[in-house]
Amino acid sequence: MFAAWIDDGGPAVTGHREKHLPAPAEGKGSEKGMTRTKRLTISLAVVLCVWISATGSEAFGATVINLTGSLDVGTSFDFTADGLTVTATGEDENGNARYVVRSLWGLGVYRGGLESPLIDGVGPDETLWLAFDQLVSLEKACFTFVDYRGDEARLVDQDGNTIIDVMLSPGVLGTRQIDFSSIIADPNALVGTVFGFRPTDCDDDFKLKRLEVTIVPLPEAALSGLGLLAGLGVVYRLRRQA
Ligand SMILES: [Ca+2]
Ligand SMILES: [Ca+2]
Repeated sequence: MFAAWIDDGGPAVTGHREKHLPAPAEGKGSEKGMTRTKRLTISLAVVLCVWISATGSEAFGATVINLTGSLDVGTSFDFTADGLTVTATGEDENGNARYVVRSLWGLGVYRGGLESPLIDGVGPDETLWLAFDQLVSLEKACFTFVDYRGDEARLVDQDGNTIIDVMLSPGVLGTRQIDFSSIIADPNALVGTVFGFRPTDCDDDFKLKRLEVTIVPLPEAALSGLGLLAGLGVVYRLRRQA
């Protein structure tokens, strides 16, 4: 597509010359050969530039991870979407491991017995930890069991430091989606491999049903693309000097 576009625009003068003059022999010193090399190089460069930009965080759309399933209790649950896997575990504020409860409404944290299966702050605050196998930028999160009076949720980084507290107002059936990427000014604050969701006090309790994240490409991938592009430039210069 891009090659065709370049050939179309590539210039009428060349096309005119090719049409009316005998085709020169291919090889060293061949103007037509040079033109073809140049076109090929430019075409490949354009394709590579498109590929590099496509590996940027904006071009690939968000990955939606549904944190739902049949009712089950375990020490951890894995969820995979678009080749990205996230592992969910539970912990209380004293560092004790807790169960994770999975249901059609999402994930909660659970001590056992009559303790609430929601992520709640009755007793020690509970945290639902989500560990990704790739670097991601957290975009949105969907909460359930949001009270009619509202709940407050705290998003923390891997060290437990608060990224932001958000007030959740109940939507349909107590569901509320938060677009973190639109309310946090510094996009780097939402980049990481581990995030935690916890209450801010004993009045808060909710589940986490869905996440939207963007996979952040590793710098090496983009650099290898730039290396290829530089290599093509060298090839073109060598061909031109030959
Ligand atoms: Ca609980
Ligand atoms: Ca609640």
